[in-house]
Amino acid sequence: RNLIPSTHPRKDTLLVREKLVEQMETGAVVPQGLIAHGRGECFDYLLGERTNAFAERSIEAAAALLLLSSYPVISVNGNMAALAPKELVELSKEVHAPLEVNLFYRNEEREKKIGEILRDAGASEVLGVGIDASETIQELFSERRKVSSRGIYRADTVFLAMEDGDRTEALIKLGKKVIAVDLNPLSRTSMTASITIVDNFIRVVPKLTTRVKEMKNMSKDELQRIFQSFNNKDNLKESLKFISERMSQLALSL
Ligand code: PTJ
Repeated sequence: RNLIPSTHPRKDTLLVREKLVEQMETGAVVPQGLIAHGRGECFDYLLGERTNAFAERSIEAAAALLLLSSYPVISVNGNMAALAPKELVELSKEVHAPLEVNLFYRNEEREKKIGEILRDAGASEVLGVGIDASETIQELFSERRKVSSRGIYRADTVFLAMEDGDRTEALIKLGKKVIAVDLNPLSRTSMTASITIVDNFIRVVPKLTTRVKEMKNMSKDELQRIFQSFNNKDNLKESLKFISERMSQLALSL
């Protein structure tokens, strides 16, 4: 961390990497999480490292869905906890959605560690740790199948980010709605979620909380209108078109 000069043009990106490396050393993040992050960085580069108009629209639809849901739950993995713990706690409080630890590379030490990070960030309760994750999602064969009966198991909407594809498919099959944050518009998670936010998780969470605050007083009809008029496939198409047009323009300007 001390080796990063304050004048480095990509200082912020390097500091984010440091956060993940630090949390990998504590055991909260798995080494595979660093690989996943690298893939994300690459897509972020192609997207211009900003929240584009299509992502603003999916954030609005996600805020509407969270406000319409009767029991939304925020599913947290190692990367999410390392990158934006305070912001996740704030979102959780704003939409009354419990935080639940759900890991692909699950072990008790990591569950506890991530629970601790979230509690240090202000969470009063964290689900999915230890015997709390005693329910099973039969459709899934990874460790992500272990869920809390007070959380993901009974949720009508699940907010998740930076995931391998299987789980979103399983949750959708169970009739749940899924809001996914994924910089890769081509991932299976992106393709199967009810709402995919193609943007960096670090930028998305505070923006989503702000949008929820702004939309809190809207009528149910208005929120329904916003959610129903959102089409995930069309939004993903827009993100791909955006990348391809941006690349063509950059090629011309070289
Ligand atoms: O903590 P665990 O055990 O649950 O494991 C978490 C990882 C991330 C290792 C696991 O879920 C995994 O292997 O994920 P994948 O299959 O590599 O998918 C991660 C997706 O997140 C990829 O499509 C990346 O492009 C995307 N991604 C990475 N960083 C970000 C991101 N999307 C949004 N914001 C990011 N910062």
